[in-house]
Amino acid sequence: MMDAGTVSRNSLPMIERIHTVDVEPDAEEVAIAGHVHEIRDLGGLVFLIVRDREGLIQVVFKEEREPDLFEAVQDVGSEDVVRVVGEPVESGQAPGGVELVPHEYEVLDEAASPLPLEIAKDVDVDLSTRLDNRALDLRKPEVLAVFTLRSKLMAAMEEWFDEEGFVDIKTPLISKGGAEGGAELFPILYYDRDAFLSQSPQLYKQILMAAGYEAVYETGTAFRAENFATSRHVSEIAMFDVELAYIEDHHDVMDVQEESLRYALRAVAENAERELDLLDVDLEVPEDDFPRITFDEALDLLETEFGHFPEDPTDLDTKGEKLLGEYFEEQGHPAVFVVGYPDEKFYYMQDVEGDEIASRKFDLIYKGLELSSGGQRQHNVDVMREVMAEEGVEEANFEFYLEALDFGTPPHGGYGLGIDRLLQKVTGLDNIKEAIMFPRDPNRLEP
Ligand code: AMO
Repeated sequence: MMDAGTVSRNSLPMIERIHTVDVEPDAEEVAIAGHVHEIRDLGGLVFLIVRDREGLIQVVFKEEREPDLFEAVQDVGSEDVVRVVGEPVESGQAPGGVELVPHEYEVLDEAASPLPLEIAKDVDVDLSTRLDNRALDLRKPEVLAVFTLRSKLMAAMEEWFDEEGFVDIKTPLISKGGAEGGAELFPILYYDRDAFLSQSPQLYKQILMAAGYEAVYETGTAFRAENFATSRHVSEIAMFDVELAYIEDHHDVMDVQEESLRYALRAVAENAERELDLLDVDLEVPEDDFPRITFDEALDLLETEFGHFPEDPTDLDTKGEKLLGEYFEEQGHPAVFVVGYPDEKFYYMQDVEGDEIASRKFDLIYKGLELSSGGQRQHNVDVMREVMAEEGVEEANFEFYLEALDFGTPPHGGYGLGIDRLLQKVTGLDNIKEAIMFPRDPNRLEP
């Protein structure tokens, strides 16, 4: 009798198997399938370690016990895809404490050899080589763990917003102009016209606020043609965007971000134990309120604590963010909001009477890295047009947006959160590209 397993989709015909983690030592017979992770040949005895998405299992072929299968397994190669039916028996030495005595063995696909990249052995390979061979690199259990963790993290994030009544939206990736600045746009040919890849859903999120959608989120993609060579920038970004209306001020937006992030991190801490183990991460959920400091306080702190002055006095530089992150992390706060950046874009609420801050724009710094930007928007189109004129922004490029907001727009705000950076920080990876399956940077278009 076969045991029922985790892979049993009712309506789809599938090859019969269960996941390696579901193999119980007292089952009579089970079927497993996966890649050949390791082969150990000890003469009359061959150990195959088979890897599926959830783990590893050892299959022991004995010449004396199953001569035909033993003969067949002589040709096996690393990364072949195999299926084994067998009897589980307890074993102290085997991964997971159980191994299989094979009754049936079949090769579903043979892998070419030699492999350009080792999967099972922990050899030190530089990131560039790993990314050149990403198709194989993605097979490593600790790499797969990054992406199953991401899936759990974002499912929890979306769950929070669904439960709070946010509408899941989809905005266009092809646009006539940009939201974040001309120099960072990727031009494309759109039929016979010039167009661009979207930098941010920002303008569309705001149009939806004007349209009365009240609260929206989007798990999407943004493109930035920045010419960077850093460990925290890529050209194609996974972005989580949020916008909500009828806010009192930017603190309501920060509340949403803080609660949703805490919820998602909690879910990971609870439901991604195996991934966190594989990645050797001890994830601390920030249960206390995230500190909210003003931009001026951030500058003061950098000066007095570290003697550091950002080159551009209207923004925090990378080093400043890192120092600030370390300072607050030491006090038990991995996440801190910096609020009230000066000289902000026309779409942020600025110079509000009674405010001590220059604008209602904030950034979230998480473990020393800017994770998101957002704030309360300017919903008065006349004021926006004035600021655009002062800043020298071409109004014509934004006419569709200004017009949309001119027909009655509730007070609103939102933010964009870089999902890849969040994953990088949660998993403790050195480079953002490790947190992206197929990353894009100025030099990488393949695979
Ligand atoms: P911003 O341009 O700050 O704001 O982007 C939001 C967040 O996206 C991530 N990010 C990046 N991640 C990797 N590589 C890049 N090149 C890159 N650029 C940005 C960061 C950043 O904090 N329209 C506003 C959002 C809003 O106000 O709604 C915006 O896009 O984590």
